[in-house]
Amino acid sequence: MKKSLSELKELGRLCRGDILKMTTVAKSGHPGGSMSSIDMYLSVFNMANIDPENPFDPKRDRVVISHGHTSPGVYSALARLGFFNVDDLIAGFRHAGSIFEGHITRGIPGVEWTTGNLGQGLSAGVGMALAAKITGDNYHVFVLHSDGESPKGQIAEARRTAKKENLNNLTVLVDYNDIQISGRARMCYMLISLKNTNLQDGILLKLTDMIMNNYSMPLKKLKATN
Ligand SMILES: Cc1ncc(C[n+]2csc(CCOP(=O)(O)OP(=O)(O)O)c2C)c(N)n1
Ligand SMILES: [Mg+2]
Repeated sequence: MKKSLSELKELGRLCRGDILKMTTVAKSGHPGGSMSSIDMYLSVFNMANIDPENPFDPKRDRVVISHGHTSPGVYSALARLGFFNVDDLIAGFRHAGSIFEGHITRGIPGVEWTTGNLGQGLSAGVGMALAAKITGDNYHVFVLHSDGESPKGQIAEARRTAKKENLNNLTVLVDYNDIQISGRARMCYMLISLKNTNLQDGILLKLTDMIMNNYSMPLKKLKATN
């Protein structure tokens, strides 16, 4: 059952609490990036064609989170949308014997790709989108990645492949929160200019405050754009 806008806002509040709780109990983890990306996670998991009751359906949309250190955010969004129990998550996060490892791990319902090593998620998503073209499946692929990983060459290679293969079944969202591990993302020694690097590859980036500004643009519309 898809959530309404007001329900998503309330879930965002609950998830922020979950993120604080699980990183406090574990005494480790990345609460900042998780809180930054949580609205994006809730929005995309909610709109994507994935059934929490049947999360491995071959026809499901694929959601690849590339900045896997935001696992508290990814896990709490999935838990609050019904993929698994939130108390198991809060108690188990980063504990031995739990499936909820510090970086998101494939095999957990809703998690498509094991990431945490920044810069790899777009390549995985491009592969999935290309596979769908080849097999004739019509699932959609969403890749969500961060600004800190954006200067990586692997992302540029994946972006150019997506353009070359005309992957109109792929949507990419970047959490441009202007922060990375050692300071401002824009001050990073490999200067990030998301707009320019995309333009150079022939991709017109839609800079929008959609997610951060209370989900003001319908995500269905976003899904239709490339
Ligand atoms: C390849 C690689 N290098 C370094 C790291 C260590 N690392 C973990 S989180 C992080 C911050 C990166 O910034 P960003 O991805 O924008 O995340 P945010 O701080 O916004 O959550 C880094 C560098 C990593 N996970 N992978
Ligand atoms: Mg960042």
